[in-house]
Amino acid sequence: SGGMTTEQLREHVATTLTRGRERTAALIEVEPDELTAQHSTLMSPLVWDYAHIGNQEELWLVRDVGGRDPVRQDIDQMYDAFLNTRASRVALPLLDPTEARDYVRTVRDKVFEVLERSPLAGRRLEEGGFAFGMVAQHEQQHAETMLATHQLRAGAAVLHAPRPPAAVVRLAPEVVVPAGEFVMGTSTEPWALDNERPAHTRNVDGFAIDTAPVTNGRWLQFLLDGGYDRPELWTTVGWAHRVQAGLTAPEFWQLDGDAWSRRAFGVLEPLVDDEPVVHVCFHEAQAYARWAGRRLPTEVEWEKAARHDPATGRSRRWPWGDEDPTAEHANLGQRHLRPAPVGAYPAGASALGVHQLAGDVWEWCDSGFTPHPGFEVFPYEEYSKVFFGGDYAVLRGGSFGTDEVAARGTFRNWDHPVRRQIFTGLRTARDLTAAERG
Ligand code: AVJ
Ligand code: FE
Repeated sequence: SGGMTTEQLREHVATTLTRGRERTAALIEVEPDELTAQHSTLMSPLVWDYAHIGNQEELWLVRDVGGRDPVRQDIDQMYDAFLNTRASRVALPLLDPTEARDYVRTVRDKVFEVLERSPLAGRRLEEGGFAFGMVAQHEQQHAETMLATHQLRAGAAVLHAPRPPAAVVRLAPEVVVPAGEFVMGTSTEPWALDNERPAHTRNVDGFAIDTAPVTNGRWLQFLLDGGYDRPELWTTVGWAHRVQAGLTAPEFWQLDGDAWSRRAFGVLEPLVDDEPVVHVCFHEAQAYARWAGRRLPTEVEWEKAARHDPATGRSRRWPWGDEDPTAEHANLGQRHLRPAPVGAYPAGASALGVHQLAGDVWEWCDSGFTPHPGFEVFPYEEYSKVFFGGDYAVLRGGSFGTDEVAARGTFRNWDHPVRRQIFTGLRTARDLTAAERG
């Protein structure tokens, strides 16, 4: 959103907020009892997410930026994610679906009034429309969480979307990234969250990284080669989890006779070999990488592969350049409800020639969630700071379920290493040999 007039920025904010609301509104187009149900103890009832989106929007934009009276101060605690675990939310006296829709609409109407009056500058919270961008990202992050709830719910399909584009290029297996410095993070991206800041220089040893995410076909080879039964492929913690959780395949895979299928949004379908594998946890991803004689990339390596332009020494906003994504660049935004086959997005390749870094599947990195050097909390500790150093691994790139507002080249996600209900996959990496290092 750099280089815009205030009016253009206001328009961009409005469009972005509306796109998020269209998405979340579509995700609650189910029967009322499905909205209030607990589809999994890992997830909130859909109606909690929806009202929580409205409540966060009220706190930041109506009350803080707008300086207005509360719409519903009495419900703040119920929709506070830190006061209520996901598993416990179903037992709260939640707004019912009609009340939640009314509440969320009332808040949004006030937000548009606040937007008309905000200078989108001055206070740091309003500079460049930051608070609005933060709230838009928040809604879209919950839209992805709600999509994961849809993937977990039983019963017939309710969501439909066209298939993603087919593969149009054949890719070499890996790309070599030479040693050297690159700029990680950002100090200029107006809507970047605190954990993406500041821009800082990192020196990275040479490495090789998969040109594309690991596919179902490759994962099946790992599985058929006994990958789930060979403790030597797993870390100690990973194997303990594999045994305790009884992992035998990615979540939602099913064996029918001798053919593997995958359940996706209520439809059982044959596995597609050249689509990125999705719904694997960090421990599984590590075991796969070891089986392949490789390892997961670190977060620094991932971001260098995605953003570094060796011709200019600059880091790009997105893998393909500084322009915002179009449908040609990446499988983002719930346009398609599945990852695209590898080789489907040649226009989205990074300067170094790495494909499908944005969209398709979140990619596990072999890095914990830690602050960049020079990190400063902004605007609240509960977004990032309280998670630093916890039992989390970093996820990069965004999935088919992620909106572009929450997927730029510096965007960082994180989750527990055992989680796989989210849209997670991987690509692998390796150190360079002595000969390759030269
Ligand atoms: C950054 C995706 C881990 O969903 O827990 C939503 C985003 N923060 N509401 C999450 C978030 C507050 C967060 N993740
Ligand atoms: Fe939230």
